[in-house]
Amino acid sequence: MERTLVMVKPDAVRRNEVGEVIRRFEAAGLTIRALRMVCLERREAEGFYQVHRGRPFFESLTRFMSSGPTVAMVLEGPEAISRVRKLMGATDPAKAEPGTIRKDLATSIEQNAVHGSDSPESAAYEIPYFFSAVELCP
Ligand code: 3AN
Repeated sequence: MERTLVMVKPDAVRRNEVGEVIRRFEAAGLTIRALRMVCLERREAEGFYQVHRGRPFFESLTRFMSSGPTVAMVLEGPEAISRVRKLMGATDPAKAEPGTIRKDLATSIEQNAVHGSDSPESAAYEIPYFFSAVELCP
């Protein structure tokens, strides 16, 4: 069993696509272990994306991620990290496979609807960024 941190980003929340994103993950057999809506402060978005600090898109990305509510969740299942990323599709929706969340819902490489941890190391940083031990159902 593996756990991954997923976020429905502010663009998809604004378009009322929270349910559609969650539906796709649940339909694929992933189980929700924790779930909450958060409004990230700019500094919190910067901390979450610290690995991208210094990249040309960092400022715009963190402004976008703090522009409205985000829905964060922990999903669990065998190979949850790679399965979530396959369901999300490529970072750039124009390059995403048909049937993926980003192909169907995202509008740009920045406002790409959904986030999923890219490795076990990232998940180990990102899950406790949003959820304490008592908030994670066993
Ligand atoms: P992914 O979310 O597919 O793992 P990362 O980790 O490379 O992609 O990038 C993190 C986030 O930064 C992306 N989800 C996207 O919102 C934004 N991003 C990545 N590359 C660019 C880019 N070239 N221009 C603007 N935003 C970008």
